[in-house]
Order: sequence, then structure tokens, then C-alpha cells
Amino acid sequence: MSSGRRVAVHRTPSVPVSGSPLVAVIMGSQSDWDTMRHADETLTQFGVAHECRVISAHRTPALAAELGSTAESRGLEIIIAAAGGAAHLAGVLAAHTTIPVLGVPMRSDALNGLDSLLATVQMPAGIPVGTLAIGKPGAINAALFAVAILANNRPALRKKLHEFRQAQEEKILAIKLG
Ligand code: RP5
Repeated sequence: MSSGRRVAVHRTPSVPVSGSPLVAVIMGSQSDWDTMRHADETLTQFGVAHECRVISAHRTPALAAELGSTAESRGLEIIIAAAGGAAHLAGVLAAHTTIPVLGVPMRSDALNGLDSLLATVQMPAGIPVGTLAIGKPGAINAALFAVAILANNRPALRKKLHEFRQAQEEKILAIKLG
């Protein structure tokens, strides 16, 4: 893969993220980054090697096809694809690969993300896209879903997921109202 804007691949000293990327976080525009950085942060929190890139199904169609068709040979195991409006990115990437593709609909100005949701979720039978919620919750959950898939054959990751759920539960139980 020689072209395409590489937005960021975060590595933190406390959670080393090394090796070839297992997850690609792809978004249709730089304007999606403010939402998709939450997927990036969540994957970093779990120490999952990943890459974040801007690739558009409409503006860079050849690159989108290349990313999808080379994903498996590059060792990617999951693609997270975010787009807004006429959001074809996840579907186009899924058409070029058999690895799981998770779609995140972006909140749009015109229709508040309903357009992005329908464009992402309504795939024809035969080419699946696992579609998450609109916006930030979808970005976070796409990353958690990717971690859950990877955890199927990575016990250390499964343990981290259990710890994450427990911490989340404890935070709720500690709330005192009034
Ligand atoms: C989609 O169009 C992108 O995913 C973005 O959500 C939306 C608007 O893109 P920009 O006009 O901000 O580049 O392709």
C-alpha cells in the first residue's frame, strides 16, 4: 500500500502496540477523524496493533479497492469503516475482502446520520457489514467488537475485556445520587 493519507497510528509506552496492524480503521474523510479517534483510542487502550487511514469509496475508489483486496494478505483481521452521507465505504471494502468489516455511520449535517446509517446497514445478501451505532458510540463499540473478535483466539485480550467490563460495572455501582 503506497498511497492514502495515514492519519495516525498511536503507540503508548504503557500499552505497547507493536507488530503489523490487525485492525484497519478507515474513514471517508478527515472530517470523520474527530469521531473515529475514539475507535483509535479504544484499540490503543487494549494494546491492539492498528492503522488509521482516510480512504474514500467515492473520491479514491481505486485505493479503496486496493485496501480491501490486500487486507487479508497484509495480515489484517478486521476492518472498521466509517463514512457519512451516501456512506458506501464499508460496503465497498467488504466487497473486496472476506475479513469482517464493521461499519460506523457518521452523524451528517443534512439528516443527522440517518442517511449514513441506512447506506451502511442496508447491504444486499452475500456481502455482510456489521453496522454499529451512529457516531461516537459506534466508533467505540466497533473497536470493542474488533477486540471481542480478536479475543476468540487471544486469551490475554479476553482477560482484558473481562477486566474492562468489570471496571465499567464498578463505575456504575459506585454512583450515588442526591
Ligand atoms: C463522506 O462524506 C465522509 O465519510 C464524510 O463523513 C462525509 C463528508 O465528507 P467531507 O465533505 O467532510 O470531506 O464521504
